[in-house]
Amino acid sequence: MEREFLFLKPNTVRRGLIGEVISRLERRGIKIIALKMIWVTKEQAEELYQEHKGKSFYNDLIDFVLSGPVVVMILEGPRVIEMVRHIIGNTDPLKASPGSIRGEFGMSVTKNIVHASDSLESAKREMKIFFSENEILNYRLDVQHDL
Ligand code: RTP
Ligand code: MG
Repeated sequence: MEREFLFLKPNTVRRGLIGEVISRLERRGIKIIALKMIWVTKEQAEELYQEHKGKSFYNDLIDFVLSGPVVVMILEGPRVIEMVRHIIGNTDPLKASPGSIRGEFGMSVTKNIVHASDSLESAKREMKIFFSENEILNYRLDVQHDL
């Protein structure tokens, strides 16, 4: 079973799209095992995007994620990372398939609705920035996966 870290960026919250995004994950049978709305700190933002430090878009990206509350969550399921990356679509909404989350709601590469970890390793690292172990819940979801 894999775990994936995902957050809804500030303008997703401002646009009233929290339910829209979560609903798409739920309909795909993806289990949410931790969820909260927070105002990200500068330290958390810099830690999250450490791999992009020094790139041309880095400062704008940090400013953007600090511009309003976000919704952070941990998802669990078989091959959940692959599934989530597919459902959200390409980083650039212009290149994302129309049926994907970014392809339907994304406004620009920065305002691309969500962030989702791209590997098991980064998911593990990124969820620790925002959640403690006791915030991760254990329960049964009534969904059958045959992956
Ligand atoms: P994410 O990490 O947010 O799920 O997105 P990703 O893997 O598809 O994209 P990544 O390359 O990791 O980039 C992280 C975030 O940086 C912003 N970005 N801006 N202006 C640009 O050229 C540019 N490139 C990346 C995006 O907001 C992306 O989500
Ligand atoms: Mg990434």
